[in-house]
Amino acid sequence: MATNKDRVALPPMGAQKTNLTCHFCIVGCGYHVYKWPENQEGGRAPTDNALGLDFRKQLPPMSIIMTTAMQNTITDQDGTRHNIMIVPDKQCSVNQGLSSTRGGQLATVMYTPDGVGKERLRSPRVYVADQWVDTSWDDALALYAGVTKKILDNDGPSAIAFDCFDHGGAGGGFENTWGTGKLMFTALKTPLVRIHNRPAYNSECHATREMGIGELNNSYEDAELADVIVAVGCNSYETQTNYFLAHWLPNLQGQTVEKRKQRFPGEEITSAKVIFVDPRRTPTIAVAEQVAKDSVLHLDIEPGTDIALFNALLTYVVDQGWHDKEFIEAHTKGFDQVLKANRTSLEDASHITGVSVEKLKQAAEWAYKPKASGHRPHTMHAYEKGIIWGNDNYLIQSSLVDLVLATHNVGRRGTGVVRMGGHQEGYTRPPYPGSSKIYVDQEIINGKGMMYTAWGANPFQTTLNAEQHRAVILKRAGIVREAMANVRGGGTEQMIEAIYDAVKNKGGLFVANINLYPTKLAEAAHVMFPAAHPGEINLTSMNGERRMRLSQRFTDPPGSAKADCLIAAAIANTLKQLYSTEGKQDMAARFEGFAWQTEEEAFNDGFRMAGQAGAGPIDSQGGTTGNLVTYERLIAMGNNGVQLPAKEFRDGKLIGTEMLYTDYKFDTPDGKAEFKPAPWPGLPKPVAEQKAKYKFWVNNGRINEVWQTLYHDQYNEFVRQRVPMAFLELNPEDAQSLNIASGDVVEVFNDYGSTYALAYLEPDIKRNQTFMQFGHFNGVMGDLTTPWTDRNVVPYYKGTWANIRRIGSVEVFKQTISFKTRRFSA
Ligand SMILES: Nc1nc2c(c(=O)[nH]1)N[C@H]1C(S)=C(S)[C@@H](COP(=O)(O)OP(=O)(O)OC[C@H]3O[C@@H](n4cnc5c(=O)[nH]c(N)nc54)[C@H](O)[C@@H]3O)O[C@H]1N2
Ligand SMILES: Nc1nc2c(c(=O)[nH]1)N[C@H]1C(S)=C(S)[C@@H](COP(=O)(O)OP(=O)(O)OC[C@H]3O[C@@H](n4cnc5c(=O)[nH]c(N)nc54)[C@H](O)[C@@H]3O)O[C@H]1N2
Ligand code: SF4
Ligand SMILES: [Mo]
Repeated sequence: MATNKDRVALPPMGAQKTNLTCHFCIVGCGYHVYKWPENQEGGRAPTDNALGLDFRKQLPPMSIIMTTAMQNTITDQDGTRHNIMIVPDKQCSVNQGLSSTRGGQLATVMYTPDGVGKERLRSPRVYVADQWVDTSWDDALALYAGVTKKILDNDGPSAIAFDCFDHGGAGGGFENTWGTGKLMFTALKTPLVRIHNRPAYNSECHATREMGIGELNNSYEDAELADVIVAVGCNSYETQTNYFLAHWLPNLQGQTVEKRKQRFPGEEITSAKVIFVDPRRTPTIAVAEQVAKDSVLHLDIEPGTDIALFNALLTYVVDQGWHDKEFIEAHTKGFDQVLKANRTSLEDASHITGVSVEKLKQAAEWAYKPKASGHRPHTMHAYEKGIIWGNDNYLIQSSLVDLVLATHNVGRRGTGVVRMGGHQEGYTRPPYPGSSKIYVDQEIINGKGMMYTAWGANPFQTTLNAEQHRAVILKRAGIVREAMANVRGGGTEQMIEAIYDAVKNKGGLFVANINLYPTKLAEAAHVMFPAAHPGEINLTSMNGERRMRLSQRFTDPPGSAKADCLIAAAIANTLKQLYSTEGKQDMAARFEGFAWQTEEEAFNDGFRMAGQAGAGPIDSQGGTTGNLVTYERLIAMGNNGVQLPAKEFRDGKLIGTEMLYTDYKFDTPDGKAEFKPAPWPGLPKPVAEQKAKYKFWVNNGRINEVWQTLYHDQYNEFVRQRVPMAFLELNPEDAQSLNIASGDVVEVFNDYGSTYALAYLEPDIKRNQTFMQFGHFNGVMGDLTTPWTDRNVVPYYKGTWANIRRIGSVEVFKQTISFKTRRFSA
């Protein structure tokens, strides 16, 4: 269906119009979906098209962003064909009409039989003998639930492993985290569960939560009001694009000065500044320097040395008397001990971080020195995976929040110490029945667990120590495949017996994959269930400022794909039936409460009711007033939704919360925020060993054009041509010494594994450092990551060292890929 690829058909008057929150990153930009019969088209006069715009003359700049990627032709299950157009919403306060290279393709990734979605799972599949075959839900569920029951009855819940999403957006949402959580935690009661992006069931923010400060505590507007933004380990132009473009840049460009003056009368207001803490000169830094060079400071620390940096800033600030003594006294505890434990001189910090004393002083003056008017600067601290997956998540967050608390940069507008975020959030689950210290990957590697369900997750491309993890799972899954192949014509019962024998007596692992696509997991799996994503289902989630919206269903899922909450329900209901048939009413009762027909019923059961009962949020701050929020009210609130926690429903509107902790009641038992000691620990042993042995730091993370493991992107020519293989940015002089040119394929290897990557020479990368795209199906960076985790089983994905060897050149890459610098330059 190559329709409309050279031109854009306009939605006619009366086209159906619904809301869709972009289901990719945390920012959660608002979009409108227009849908109309394929054979109709709107006219160019403003009264002839549903956009209400006049296309007869040149539109004023930025009146709408519209590209062919925003359009598609889809088929509903009744066979009717419709055009769709998915365009950013100008009225949405989040993106204000902006789209990004990812969100701009929301229409393109919707299912069509020959488009990006052509490889979507459309029915359940089972692996029979040596191939994948389609089957019915009843057949696949009987097998999956049958194996589950057998293991549950004989070996207990701790042999039933899951790797599951816990967020908002696609592969998440309040409905689906609830549905999966209820199945795993109240029905099955298994502790052997890890979250999609880390090897245990834990938090990304243990320290800040213990200190009493939840990690999404301000609004995007606060970035417009800040005097200074300290951006730590986040590359926000590429990873939280429209938050950076619509809320940071205007402030850096001086466009919010008037607004700041009005908000903070009597205060000295000068042009805003930004301090980046990142070992690498990121594309974000390049953009910021392009628009406001003198307002940008880059602290290009040695990898993994953030703790020494924050400790020295704290020490210096307090020595200068710039801390807020009244605030510390009234609302915090533990300051004096921490001051001792964290004490670090600027000289020592300079030695550890490689940043000059002069620059450290400048950072402290910009961010923390009281203004000429006597007021304390409003300094917002933003952080993401550079420290979350950094050298000791727990200690870095402690040292950062210590500095923030001492300088009172929380609970005031224009401040906040916040995650920039990854996915949207959508957490409501019953309490996890295990210990958050169970390192699930190691359990699996050590032969524990009998079945493993990857639910909206792809650990083969994303976990740490990934090569060993994959090798073990493939081997254990192979044992089960062999056993299954020997069953012929015996029916489900016999198949379950054979599988159980393989997992119980032969070290096998039964693997299920619940996903949109087969993915690399299909190499190991035995059964797959097809899931549906936003647009095909209703789904709620909240963004990085706790802004909750409903993405409305506007088409059908492909084939018999279902929302994940309804898949969880189908599994639970099958188990309930099996136990009832056997007369085990007590067990059947555990699988009750899944009689949902729709996503909305799962939402009401979970977010609204369980939220009331205080089901503890792990990675979300939805609050306990979920009962105010209904689908109907959310639809009325459109793409601006409501910022959780919702406070009340008044005059037909939901009233939310812009900033947390304005009352200085922190989330500790006595309401006081708690300083936490964080002495500089050096690099962890396994990482230091790789550093001693191998030459190149393999920094890693995201690039603008690609979303995560490329699950859609690998079928999208636009992206696949740009990045057919994981990029490895390296310094041209290093490259020369290894005889490597841009476009060459290189091997990257260390004690933990080896992988290939596509060399991309980049002068902004320092000598002996590299930056590799994570999560690619063609070149898995995680193969090189050490299995080291901090005390809470949080990985150090960003820290490993390796050597590089030229393999050769792939002609087609050299011909088709541009190796121009990815950084803006004047
Ligand atoms: N080296 C290194 N490793 C890392 C990181 C790093 O920075 N460096 N970052 C970590 C982080 S932050 C993350 S988030 C993880 C990412 O790791 P994953 O979460 O495993 O990666 P995704 O591609 O987001 O996986 C989502 C999977 O869910 C499927 N999916 C999408 N939508 C749906 C849906 O609605 N339902 C279902 N059932 N499936 C769906 C997709 O096809 C895809 O296979 O990687 C982690 N690993
Ligand atoms: N385009 C795009 N955007 C995305 C995603 C995507 O796949 N593609 N994924 C989303 C998800 S799930 C996530 S979690 C976010 C992640 O968003 P970010 O955290 O912004 O992205 P990353 O590229 O993982 O890493 C950020 C930075 O950490 C730096 N870093 C490495 N080591 C250190 C260190 O020791 N100290 C410091 N201070 N910095 C260090 C790296 O140089 C890198 O620039 O992005 C989200 N947005
Ligand atoms: S910035 Fe994030 S949420 Fe917004 S359009 Fe881009 S990917 Fe989607
Ligand atoms: Mo993430």
